[in-house]
Amino acid sequence: MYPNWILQRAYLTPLRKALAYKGQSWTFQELNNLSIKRARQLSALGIQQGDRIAIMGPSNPDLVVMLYACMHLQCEMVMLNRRLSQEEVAYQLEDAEAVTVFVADEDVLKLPPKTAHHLFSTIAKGTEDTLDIDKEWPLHQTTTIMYTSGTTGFPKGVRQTVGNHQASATASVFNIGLQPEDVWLCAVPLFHISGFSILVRSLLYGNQVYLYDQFDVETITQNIIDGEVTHMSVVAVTLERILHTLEQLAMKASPRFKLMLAGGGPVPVDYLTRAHALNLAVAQTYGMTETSSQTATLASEDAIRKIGSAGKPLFFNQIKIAEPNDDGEGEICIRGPHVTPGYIGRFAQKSATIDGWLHTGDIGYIDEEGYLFVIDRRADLIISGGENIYPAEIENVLLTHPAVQEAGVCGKHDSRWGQVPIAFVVLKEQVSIEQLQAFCSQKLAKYKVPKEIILTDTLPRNGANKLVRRKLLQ
Ligand code: S0N
Ligand code: AMP
Ligand code: MG
Ligand code: MG
Ligand code: MG
Repeated sequence: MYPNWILQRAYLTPLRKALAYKGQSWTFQELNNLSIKRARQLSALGIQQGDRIAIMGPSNPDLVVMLYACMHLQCEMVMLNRRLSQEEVAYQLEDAEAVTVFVADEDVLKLPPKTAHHLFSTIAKGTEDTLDIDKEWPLHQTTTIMYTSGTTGFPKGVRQTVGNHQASATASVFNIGLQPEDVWLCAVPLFHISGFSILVRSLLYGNQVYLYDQFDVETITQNIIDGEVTHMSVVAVTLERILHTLEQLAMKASPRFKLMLAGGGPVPVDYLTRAHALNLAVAQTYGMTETSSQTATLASEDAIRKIGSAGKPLFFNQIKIAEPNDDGEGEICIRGPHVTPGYIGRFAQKSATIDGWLHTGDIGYIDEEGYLFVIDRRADLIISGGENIYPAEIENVLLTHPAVQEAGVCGKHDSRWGQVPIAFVVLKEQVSIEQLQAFCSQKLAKYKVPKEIILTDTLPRNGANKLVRRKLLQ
């Protein structure tokens, strides 16, 4: 058993700043008191210890308090992505069998009609009961469940346990180091592990988080110039926006700013050289939902010498390349205490690991000095602004349209988002492109709606009649 992180942190450093948001700040003691109160209000509503609930809301202190309240209650939190369509949310709620949804007032219309829910505002006005908060948590307890797209087009709910999060935060600090005045800027969504892991690190390390509910590039860049923050997590698209803003202002990062973790997909080498010129230390990292964030991270001092590499595994982690070809390239496999114990719902029976190793589907190699290079991502995965899209999700939707005979989707380079999905469609009846796009918009998150739909007579297929997506654009 391990101490409840929130109680332990409030006990150890009660008066240290924990959270800043829009000019206001909260200490660890204040966050603990607010979240205990919220937990007692949830308990009075009938929420029981260990219940699986879903949560949706923008990244602000109300959400943080709700997350910490649910952690006090040892609930399994299904983290809903606010960009999803109602149908996609409905799938996750059904698959997770969540008992209810805690939803920020402004997000209630994003829930499918008739979803059982409690508004944040109603919960905050409710009465408290006299619940005792558990002082200890077991390592195997599921803290969060995050859905990640799958090759079949059916997203999988990934469990992340107390042990996974603790191992991840511990390994991260062994690599990055820590000082009490460190401040981590969080402008990645809390519903992704990129964001949630920042809260976990804050609780374990006792450092402050500067929280943003949107990617406000001007203010964020100013924080970096002023040295108000020391660390930040970015994806390629947001890194580029910061570089562009610094370049426009002809300013550099403050010497107090220490490190930017850049992950969630490949980072163009050009961004890394531009960052170097702006005194902005960037550490490329390779991580995923199944590994509660980073598995390997490139030390910033190696950023230029090993440009393009995702670094070496963090202390507790191991990486191997399965079935390498003559150039040493093969599937990246991961082992460590940060690897998920498995999935929930329809994938509950699917083992996450084989002989203890997570087979990522990503292709890479390890060079002679032990540095990992990720060269290709798993099965046709498209990454748009850090959001993953599997072609099958979009193809499945297009195929349900009565006018569509066949559909194939692939990613296309895009200067704004890195990649965007485009679709090739064979029709059996007359329909306009606009109608097809409108159809997709009803069923898919906006970032998944194909930016182009191209009508064609045939799709490229192999001898076994299987769609060959990489030939779609040729
Ligand atoms: C890039 C972001 C910030 C864009 O959001 P922005 O600019 O605020 O857009 P909005 O104002 O909300 O919308 C404007 C229009 O843009 C469309 N849109 C929004 N996002 C996207 C997108 N991603 N792709 C395509 N279109 C998008 C909207 O629909 C809207 O359209 P219109 O105007 O037509 O209505 C935002 O997308 C964002 O925050 N992205 C990052 C998400 C993320 O964090 N991904 C990482 C997931 N992976 C992991 O968590 C594992 C890796 C990991 O842990 C990690 C990752 C990074 C760094 C560190 C780590 C770590 O290991 O710790
Ligand atoms: P997610 O399922 O959202 O956690 O996304 C994880 C996936 O993003 C990985 O399986 C990779 O395909 C991709 N990815 C993450 N980091 C990197 C990186 N540094 N380079 C290339 N691809 C990456
Ligand atoms: Mg994924
Ligand atoms: Mg915006
Ligand atoms: Mg993703």
